[in-house]
Amino acid sequence: MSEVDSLKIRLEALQTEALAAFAAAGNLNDLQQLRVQYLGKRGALTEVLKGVGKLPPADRPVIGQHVNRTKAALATALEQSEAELAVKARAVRIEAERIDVTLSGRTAACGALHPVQQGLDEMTAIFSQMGFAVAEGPEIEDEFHNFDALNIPPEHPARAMHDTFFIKDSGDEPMLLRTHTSPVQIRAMKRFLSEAGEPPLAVVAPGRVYRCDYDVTHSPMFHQVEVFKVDHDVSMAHLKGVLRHFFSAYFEKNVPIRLRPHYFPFTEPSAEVDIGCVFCAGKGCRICKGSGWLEVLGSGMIHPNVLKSVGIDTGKFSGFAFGLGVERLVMLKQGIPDLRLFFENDVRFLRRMGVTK
Ligand code: 2NM
Repeated sequence: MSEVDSLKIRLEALQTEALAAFAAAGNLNDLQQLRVQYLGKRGALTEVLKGVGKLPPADRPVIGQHVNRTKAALATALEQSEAELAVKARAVRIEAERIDVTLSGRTAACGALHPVQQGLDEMTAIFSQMGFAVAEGPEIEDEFHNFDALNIPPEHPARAMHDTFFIKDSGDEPMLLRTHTSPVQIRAMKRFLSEAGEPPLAVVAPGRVYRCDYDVTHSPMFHQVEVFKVDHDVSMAHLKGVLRHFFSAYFEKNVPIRLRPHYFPFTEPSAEVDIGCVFCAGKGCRICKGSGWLEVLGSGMIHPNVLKSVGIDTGKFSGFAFGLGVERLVMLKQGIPDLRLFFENDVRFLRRMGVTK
């Protein structure tokens, strides 16, 4: 076989091999490597060209044409494979980046107020709408505002009754965690009197209170709303009217109330207040122990000693006051069976109450 024929055969074999390799390339990287392998400076085609130099000059143009045709064929095939792979790569990327816009979105977990705080806010709002000014005060109190000003003298059994958390005194005056929000009322009476000079005064004091008491129905920290009004000729009738409006507004229905005689050191006369059972409408059930009534708060006419302690003329003015436990009323309205649910942070309870997702 002539040198020319053998080179022609090598070129044909090279082209066949290269075209098959290009067609089989899986990605643009592999194809780039094949371009170097066949068309590169030290590639297979260059290798064949070396043989051309050894041919007699007359044979060179013929082979030269063959080499150029092979080169062109490879270049065209490379270009085509490149284009095909680019289209494939794009399709793969688009598929990988595919998003389902019909999926429901991821919403941010949204918190809410604790049911006790919601109740406290609702109750405060009802009194605020009736014209009572909202007052807050310190949770760490002195004995004067928590006890003495409220007609609870040092040796009075009511002081022991209140199960007080005392704070180790720094030498001078003993301090304590307030056992009720009444000290806020005392501070509010003094403040509003110094501003206005004399009654009418009408205040609602919502807040956190503390008693050293812990069992199924008592938590060492709980919440109270206390209300008082002082003016000329304030009577128990005003007390009853405010209470009736409050309970009907809070429970969003007509709720009957009744007052029973009781004793508190800071009111005289004093009364405990019952509402008609909100579960059985007074017929008698397990919750009201068959009585048809639920005890919900303490109240009375502010004791003259309390009014005197803030400098109100008891010959001219009188007042009513009452205090309620927030947790108990929220339990009755929301049908919560156990006080401890408020403080355990069990997510099943909190979710049901809409506190967390
Ligand atoms: C109660 C019961 C009866 C009360 C009294 C006062 C004040 F400061 F005005 F004298 N505030 N709240 C009061 C009266 C609280 O809680 C069971």
